[in-house]
Amino acid sequence: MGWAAGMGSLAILLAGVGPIGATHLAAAAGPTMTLRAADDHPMDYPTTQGLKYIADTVEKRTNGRITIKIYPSAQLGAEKKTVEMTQMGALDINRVSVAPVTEFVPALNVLSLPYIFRDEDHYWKVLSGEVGQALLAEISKFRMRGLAYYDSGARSFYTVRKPIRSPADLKGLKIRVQKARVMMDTIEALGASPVPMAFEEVYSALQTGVIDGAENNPPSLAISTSHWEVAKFYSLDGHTRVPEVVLMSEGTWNKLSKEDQKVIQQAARESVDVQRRLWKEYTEKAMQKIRGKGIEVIRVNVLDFQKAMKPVYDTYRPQYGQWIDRILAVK
Ligand code: GTR
Repeated sequence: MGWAAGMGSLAILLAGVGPIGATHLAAAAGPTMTLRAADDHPMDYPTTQGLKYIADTVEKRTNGRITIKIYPSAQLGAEKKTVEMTQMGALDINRVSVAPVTEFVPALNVLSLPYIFRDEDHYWKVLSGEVGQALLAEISKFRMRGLAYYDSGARSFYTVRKPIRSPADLKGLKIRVQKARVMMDTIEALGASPVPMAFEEVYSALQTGVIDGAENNPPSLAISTSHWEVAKFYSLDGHTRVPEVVLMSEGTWNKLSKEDQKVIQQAARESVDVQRRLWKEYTEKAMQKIRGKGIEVIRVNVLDFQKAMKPVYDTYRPQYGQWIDRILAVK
């Protein structure tokens, strides 16, 4: 490299490091940037705390050169919109449920299928194993990257007036679902009418009778939202274990140096343990609250619900059979 060219790249480097002194150049080399990260839960929720771990770790490991500002509580919009923003490069990092992402990355439908996971152990073996990683890689085909999965437990029905004790009780009920075809198909298989709606609108829809019920995991029902104030029956059918995912915009990813990509990917990987530990605590806290608030917690015969889901598999097997078999084969 000639002298002039060498000075040129040094000048670019120096311009990029901003206020950080030259003594830190080795660790802090590269452009200074602030990334935006979104979550639809409040700041203290396990998923948002996962993002906070990523933000703190990345800031530390880049000596403050990369800052990640978190926008909790759907401040930047409902999930479907934030996924679009992530694709377009208008949002850098986005923690969402996999369900709305199925509309953008079709292979992810398999993670949302009812009872696709035998139990929690199977769920994490799949997610952290080869199939889970292959599905994260699918996201890269759609202008986003999947950085990590987070725990979201199992989703179950909660209703305002009519308790759900068996699949037959769902007949004709209006049940809110996330904006995802696969979730609508699941509700339809049970004879209920799915009402796709943003998470942020569910409370008033329950209150005004626009819907008869919804479905979610305990922390979303009792800690992130106040849906428990309106819905008085919680039926533990656990029909789906659709995970959470941390997405990054491909545009942002491509702007990062290889080193910075590694720092972010590594922080995201580590954040999974933080999130999963908090998730366990929050699930217990949520169930205590649900019981303490006098909500009737109903144990159902899960097998009956599982049998009713056959039509969903008839619909998704032709296109996703290979993925389904790969998931089922994980022991
Ligand atoms: C929660 C999930 C949210 C959102 C919500 C919903 O379990 O953590 O991101 O997807 O469900 O039902 O809309």
